[in-house]
Amino acid sequence: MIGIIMGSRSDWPTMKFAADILTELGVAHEERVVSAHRTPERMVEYAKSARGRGVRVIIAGAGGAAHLPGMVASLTSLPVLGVPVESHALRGVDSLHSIVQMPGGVPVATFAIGKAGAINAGLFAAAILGLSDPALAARLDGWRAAQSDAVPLTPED
Ligand code: RP5
Repeated sequence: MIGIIMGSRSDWPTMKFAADILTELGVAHEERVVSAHRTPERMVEYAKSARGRGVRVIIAGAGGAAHLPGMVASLTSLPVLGVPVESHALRGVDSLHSIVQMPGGVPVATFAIGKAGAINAGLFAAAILGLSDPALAARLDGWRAAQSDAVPLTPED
């Protein structure tokens, strides 16, 4: 199972893209609002219990002072994929910098700001699970082939 967590319900329109791609690929996932700042104890509980509950990869999205992915990565050795959510004031550059500049020893795989980052985090999580699940790897290959087929050769209608 993939755990999709986010710092606020306001992050859901972005993080839904990760959930949707996992649904499309037939990968089980759960979604939770887990804030590093507003619900720190929920964050600790989520991170510490995740592996034992069957979570294999955590996708963590947050905006602004986006400490959630890094804090979760400090509490579990599961792979943590960080999605910088686009903030109003600084358009997500603050989120990106908050997530990407982890100190050596506590890794977070950081993705693009916003929708593209959420989609790619979902695809990357599926690729990780695909390492030990050939059927999922085949579905992922099929998804990528369909994406290629959908790109028109010419720009006109
Ligand atoms: C962060 O603060 C959340 O991840 C969200 O992106 C941002 C704003 O949260 P709200 O004020 O919209 O709840 O913790």
